[in-house]
Order: sequence, then structure tokens, then C-alpha cells
Amino acid sequence: ILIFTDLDGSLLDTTTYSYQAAGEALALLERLGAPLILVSSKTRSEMEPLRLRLNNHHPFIVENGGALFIPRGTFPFPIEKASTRNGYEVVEIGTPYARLRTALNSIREELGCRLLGFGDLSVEEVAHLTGLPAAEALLATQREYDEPFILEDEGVAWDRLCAAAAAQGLRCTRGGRFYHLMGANDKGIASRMLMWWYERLSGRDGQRPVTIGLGDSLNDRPLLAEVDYPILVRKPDGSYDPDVQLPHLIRADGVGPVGWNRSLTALLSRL
Ligand code: 2M8
Ligand code: MG
Ligand code: MG
Repeated sequence: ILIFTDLDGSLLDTTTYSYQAAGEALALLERLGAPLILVSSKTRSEMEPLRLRLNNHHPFIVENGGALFIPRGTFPFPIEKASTRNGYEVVEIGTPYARLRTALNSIREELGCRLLGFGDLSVEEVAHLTGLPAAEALLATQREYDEPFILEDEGVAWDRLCAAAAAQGLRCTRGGRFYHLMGANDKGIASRMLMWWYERLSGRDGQRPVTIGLGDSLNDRPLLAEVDYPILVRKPDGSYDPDVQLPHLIRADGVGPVGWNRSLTALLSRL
């Protein structure tokens, strides 16, 4: 079994950024030895300390599928297109951040709207918008493949935004709080690559390990579409993201990590 999970709003509470409510399911995964793969829109700088706290040594996916970080030795075969960087095999899928910043400026001009990316904001402003402590907000601004942004005037239609991004060869998605501008990457594409390698590792070709995915927002839809058991958790207001609709979707009863804990414990007990 492989478990792929989003962080903010899923394993982590949206306001406290704590995974405390998911303790029981986390302990169960530990006992089962099932890899927990973190798939986030967070940066590598944000994800590394969190992995340490979780005692997680598995591959992880940063910035909405912008890149995969695979600890050296995870797979006994060479990873295609990977480069070696401080103990990891890194597979880059996304578009360099500098290009995203240039494109964001063009989109702003084209649409004539007040559009602010993390690159336009101070660390204090990012801390204020996210509720992260300043030290962690700083890590969130160290971006490589994905630009989160806000629209100050919500009058701009989502389709116009997506069309303007597409004209630049880019795409838009939405997380819990922010819109995101990115390249030809998403959480599903990056997760699927890991599924292939885990299948190869198992030595049983054509027999992919059973996969479970957990998320809360539109940016998780591509990931949820790739797994055998897609789980959608509730938003802080108790609703489910209306833009995530899939045939076999499991709707967790509980907000964020509470739903994460409940649904995963229940699912694992019947698999
Ligand atoms: C941003 O991501 C969240 C995830 O859903 C969002 O879009 O609301 C990030 O890009 C991330 O780096 C940051 O840690 C997070 C904080 O809430 O916001
Ligand atoms: Mg989320
Ligand atoms: Mg996320």
C-alpha cells in the first residue's frame, strides 16, 4: 500500500498547521510500514523540516508537482532524468520560478487586475495571509516551481485567468487559500511517476501497489484521479470542495486532519 497525501487542509490543520488530530492513523501507517508520500504545494524548504518532525524518509513532491525529491537509495535502479542534489535524486517537472514571475506580470497587465504573488509580498505579508510564523513564511517564499497569488478584486473570472495563463504556456490551479501559477506539472503527474517506480521495486510488473490519496482542494484533483482510493476531506467550514468530483470519491467525515484520521483508519482496516 502507498499513501499519497496533501498537507495544508488535509494532514495539517489550516490554522494551526498541526497534524496532531491524525496521530492514530499515522501510527497505524508506521506499524504497517506503508510509505506516506507528502504531495504539497509547499516548497522544499518548508517540507524538509516537516518530514523530520514526522520521521518521514520517503520521497516527496514539492510545489504542486513541480519536482520530486527521492532520497538516494530509495530505488535500486537509476531514475530517468534525475539529477543528484544533496542526497536526493531530483526529477524536475515544473517551470523555473523566474519565468512564472515574468508571466504573472504579463497576466496582471493583460487582465488589468490587482493580482499579487508571493514574490510581490513581504515575508510579513505572507505570514499575515497564511497565519504562518514569520520564520516559516520565509520558507514558503523560497519558491522554485510554483507561484501562489491572490486576486484583490474577485471580479476576474476564473476562465479568463486560466486563458491568460494558457497563452503563456502555463496553468492555474487553486489551493486552500491561494491561486497558483505553474507549468505543465500537477500532483497527479508527479505521483504517477512514483507509482511506476514502486511497482518496479515490488518486482511485480503490471501489478501496481494499492494506492490511497488524500486531499481537500482543486489542486489535489489530479492526484485523487490517479489513486485507487481517493479521499476528500472537509474544508474548515464543513463543506467539500465542489470542484473535486470523481466517480469513486470517498468523502471523509471530518475537517482536515480529523477526516484524514477517521477515513484512513477505517479504510486500512478493511483493505
Ligand atoms: C500555499 O499553499 C496552500 C495549500 O493549499 C494554499 O494554496 O492555500 C503554499 O504555496 C505554501 O507554500 C504555504 O505553506 C501555504 C500556507 O498556507 O500556502
Ligand atoms: Mg490542501
Ligand atoms: Mg497543498
